[in-house]
Amino acid sequence: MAKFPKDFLWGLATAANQYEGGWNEGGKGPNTSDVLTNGSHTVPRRVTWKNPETGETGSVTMTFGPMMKFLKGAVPTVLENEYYPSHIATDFYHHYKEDIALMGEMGLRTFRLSMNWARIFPNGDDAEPNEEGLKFYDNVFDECKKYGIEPLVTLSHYETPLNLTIKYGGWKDRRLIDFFVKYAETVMKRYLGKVKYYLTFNEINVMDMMPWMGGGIMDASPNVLANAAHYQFVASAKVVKLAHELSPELRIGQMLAYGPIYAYTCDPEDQLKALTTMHGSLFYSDVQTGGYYPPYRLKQYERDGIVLDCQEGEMELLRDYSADFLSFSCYGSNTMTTHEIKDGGAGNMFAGAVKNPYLETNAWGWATDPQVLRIALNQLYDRYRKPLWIVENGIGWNDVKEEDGSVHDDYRIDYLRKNISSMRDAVVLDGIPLMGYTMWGGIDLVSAGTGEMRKRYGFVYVDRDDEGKGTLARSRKDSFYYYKKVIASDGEDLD
Ligand code: BGP
Repeated sequence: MAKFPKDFLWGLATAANQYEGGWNEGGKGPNTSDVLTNGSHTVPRRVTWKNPETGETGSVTMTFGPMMKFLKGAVPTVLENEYYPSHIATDFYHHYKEDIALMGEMGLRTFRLSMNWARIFPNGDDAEPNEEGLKFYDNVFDECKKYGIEPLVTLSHYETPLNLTIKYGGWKDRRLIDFFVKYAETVMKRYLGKVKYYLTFNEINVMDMMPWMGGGIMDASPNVLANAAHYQFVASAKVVKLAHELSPELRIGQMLAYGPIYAYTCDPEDQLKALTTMHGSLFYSDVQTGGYYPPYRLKQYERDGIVLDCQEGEMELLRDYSADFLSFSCYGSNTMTTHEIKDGGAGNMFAGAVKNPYLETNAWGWATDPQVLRIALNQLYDRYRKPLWIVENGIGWNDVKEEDGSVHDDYRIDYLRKNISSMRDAVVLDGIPLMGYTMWGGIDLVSAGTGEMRKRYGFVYVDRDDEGKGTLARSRKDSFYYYKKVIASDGEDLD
């Protein structure tokens, strides 16, 4: 039976705002995720605010529409009577040694984590970085080294220093390019020899749907979003340029949220809808990985009267310093139709997605698709011919911990088996150059979409609930032993 290459980077993936905690420790400043409450499958997360003039307080849901109505004079603020899951999250800040030891025990070769920008530059526009924050990640990387684990670092995963949002309006302001590049330069220099792989912005295309999470933007409009994306593209290209100047070892990847879109019927209208929906995501990789603005998007900007703040030399910069590799998250496929379908709703991203009758879904409507990774990998490689890396894949489940601490998550093992098998077909049968696979949330953490703890993804259970109660103790789920066995056999033994 076929195997993955020996140097294949098996790992797990996390994000500071969902995992790290220590939100006001070690000199860290507040960021945009620190003012986000929790929610649920049906209740959206909210951004809390205070009007410093009137003392009035309130909150607004974080999704695109309501955010546009953000009240004048309202400043996003942490309020006393609210619960914020990012503040402690699952406390990697104090458990990093224990967690990395568990990763070592599983035999992981890589660990995707994000650096908390506001831990390094507490206000985002500070003249000097925060030494204590830098030291924290030094300790983390030293610990990884003990177990031969290669870090994969996301520079910005759904958080922006809050001050940059309050003072500049987040990524709607071009000045964020320089702040971000300075931050990237600081860490790339500091961790030279310790970190080789960086991703610039997590799921860069999600800013379109979640401007608060992706860009720290309160008052989004189509024009603002087009330019915010442009600024992030330019910032990413500058980071690639800098990395190549700093060391031939450094590799900078793009990170895209990607799920193939299936047409629900063979009606050409459905096919067209699937194609145009795919363009909504692929636009971001066409620019950042492909190195060019695709005509379908430029034409759309023309029709919509969007004016791109593109300065001289920037198109050339994007062309010459596109990403070294394309990483992406892929949880499943989405199915679209122009027809009226009674049983709608699947996934958390695409409006208009309907349930695929061939696939099973979890409690949050996310489907398990046994062919999705092979399809996604082929689609992306056909388009860009660059190395790929699956940096998120997994299934959220309200796991039950038994009295002896065990968790029997056979549904997760089943998901892993199907997904790894599909990924293996892409590598072994289709010859796709895949660098690695980091399963999402290998140690339980807070959900980005809902802020819940109950939507768990880990191989390791963390004792914490949706009210912030629990000991934070770690225990191994059945999937922990399964993944360990898969890695030990280089992906051959999936039984
Ligand atoms: C991706 C994000 C992650 C993560 C994951 C699962 O979109 O990059 O941060 O959370 O989705 O989503 P959720 O947490 O909403 O279940």
